[in-house]
Amino acid sequence: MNAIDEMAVNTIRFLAVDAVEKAGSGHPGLPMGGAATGYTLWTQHLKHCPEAPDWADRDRFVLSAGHGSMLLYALLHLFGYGLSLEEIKSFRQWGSRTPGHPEFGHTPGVETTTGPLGQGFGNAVGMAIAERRLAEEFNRPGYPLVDHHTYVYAGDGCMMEGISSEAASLAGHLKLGKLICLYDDNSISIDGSTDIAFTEDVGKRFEAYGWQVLRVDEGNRVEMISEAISEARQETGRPSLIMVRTEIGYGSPGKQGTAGVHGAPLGSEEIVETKNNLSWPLEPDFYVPPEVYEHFSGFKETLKARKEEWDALLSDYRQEYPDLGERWDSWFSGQVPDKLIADQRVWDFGDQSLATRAASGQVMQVLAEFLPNMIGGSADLNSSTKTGLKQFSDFQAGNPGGSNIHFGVREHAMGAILSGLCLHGGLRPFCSTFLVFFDYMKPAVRLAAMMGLPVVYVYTHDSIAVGEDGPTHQPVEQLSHLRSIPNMHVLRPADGKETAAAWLHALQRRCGPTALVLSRQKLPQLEGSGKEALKGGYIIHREKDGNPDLIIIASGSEVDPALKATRELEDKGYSVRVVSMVSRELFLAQDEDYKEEILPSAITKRLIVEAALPVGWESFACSEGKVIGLDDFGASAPGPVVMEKRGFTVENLVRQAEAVLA
Ligand SMILES: Cc1ncc(C[n+]2csc(CCOP(=O)(O)OP(=O)(O)O)c2C)c(N)n1
Repeated sequence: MNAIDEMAVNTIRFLAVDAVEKAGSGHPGLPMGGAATGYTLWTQHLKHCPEAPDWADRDRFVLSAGHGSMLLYALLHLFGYGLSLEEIKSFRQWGSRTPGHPEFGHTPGVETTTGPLGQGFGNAVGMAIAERRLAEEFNRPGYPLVDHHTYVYAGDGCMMEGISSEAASLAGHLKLGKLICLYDDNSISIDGSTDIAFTEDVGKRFEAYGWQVLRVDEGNRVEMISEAISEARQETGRPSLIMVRTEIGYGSPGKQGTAGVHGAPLGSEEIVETKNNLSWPLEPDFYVPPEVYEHFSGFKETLKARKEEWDALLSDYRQEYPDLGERWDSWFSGQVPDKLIADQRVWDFGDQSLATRAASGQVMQVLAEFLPNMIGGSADLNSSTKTGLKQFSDFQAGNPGGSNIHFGVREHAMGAILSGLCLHGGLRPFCSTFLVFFDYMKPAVRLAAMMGLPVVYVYTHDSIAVGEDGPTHQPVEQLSHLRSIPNMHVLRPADGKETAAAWLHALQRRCGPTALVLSRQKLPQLEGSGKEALKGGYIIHREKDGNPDLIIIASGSEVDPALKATRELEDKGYSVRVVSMVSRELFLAQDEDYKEEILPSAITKRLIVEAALPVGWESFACSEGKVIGLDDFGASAPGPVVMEKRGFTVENLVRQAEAVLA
């Protein structure tokens, strides 16, 4: 390693050491051990432009081992991403741009939020799929508009998590040749040596997935790392894993190679030892030698020129292919055309009984005509979730222009891949599975909500009405789990028109994910349903006299029995209003006047009906109200029988309503 490389690598190490020390918490070990890997990638291979961190054709860098955030922050600082030394000094402090783990949207140059190990790996696979799909759509001879790599930096923890196996298996199957994983192979995690729990041959595992596996035995050797990255880049027919042998906490005489340096400050004495050991000045803290700043500013022009070359390419491309230029803009814009909302086919279901999953499938075919950048699929449940798009072909290694993705039975990876597809830009990702298996993808959904990603989750088979498959397949608590995630919109439509509204809301929403919760069983088309559903809750049946004795609030499949019960109650002389609550979050976001109009606070006799855990309905129920929900798992029997046994019958609703009215 030449002198300036060594100085730069040590700068990264000591920025991490000093930042963690000052914060009193954090993870110095990874940046110290992986500094040379990060430095080599960013200086010799990564196509990026600090002045345009969002440039569409940049290489993507994902720090899946998010606890090593200081590695990324140090690089962003040195490359001039606008992350000042003051920010580095405020590592992990309130209001800083250097939070404990990298947060998307918070720090320029951070491609995704990472920390829960393995998630970033899944995101990276999604980004690589997006690159492949968009390259096929837009590239023309002489115009490689989309031509970049996705690099993911992963540690032992990422490799231990099941999600990386799921995602790597799919990446291998799809032959994602521009995906490169740098594996920080240091054999240390929190509890000590990985020997205590992780003795598999990771290389063989990845070979079996269909990856090229390369090894760098000396993780401080810039030339060796660079050679391996070059070799990985030359392999275009399969993804590459570079196993870089590193030593956690490299340079610290007392802690190097031990778990002690994984997640705690070195301590002032050990810092002195370490600085002496690597011939680093003891003072000042956060020292960046002027030569190092100069060295990094030397990359600036080349990086900028590359971006400008691409700008010129795009501009020539627009001249030569004006239609494709327009398509590019529309794919990257995220707009929903007005024509789509006005298209009657979206709203027309006649009077046929239809499961809302089937209605969703029908609506999606029309949506895809207007939004050809929709991409997604299911975790091996297309025939049940109805999310296959007929006008698209399958996305496969040999058919990268396809848009139906077969995720396989890999819900967790599917969630993270979906986020990666979205983070990449240019596409509108959706995915589907049974609502009960939302549990299998929850960690990825949580991060999507945190990042504000406009992805769509289609969750079908939404209640105990699933029937014969029994309690393992009947969601009870999943609805409240979903609703409990901040920034998540959950819509449970009652019929075809409400399903159409739910999809439109999902597509128009640009600041967070939407879950569509759909029935397996057929539901009738309801009188009075429609675009009002876009407000989350609306009056689907208005009382005759404008002065209801009772308001019934129901969602999804329970709206129909609520309406039927209302007819009986009206025959008995009661005045009843029915509110279809498609989405609580959406309704609560409406203005006060609207909410008061739909649910007047003076009407405190209320009945709430939803075949799920009755969490979060308290404020809707008011003092005199009652919630009919579920407080136990379902049972294996035909759906209507399970619903009847658990009280979701017209008869019981009438009885319960009368109890409230009394
Ligand atoms: C899903 C998840 N589980 C647990 C943790 C807590 N955790 C953070 S780092 C870590 C150990 C990771 O080891 P490794 O990837 O080898 O990192 P290194 O020790 O090399 O820094 C654990 C268990 C986490 N961040 N995410």
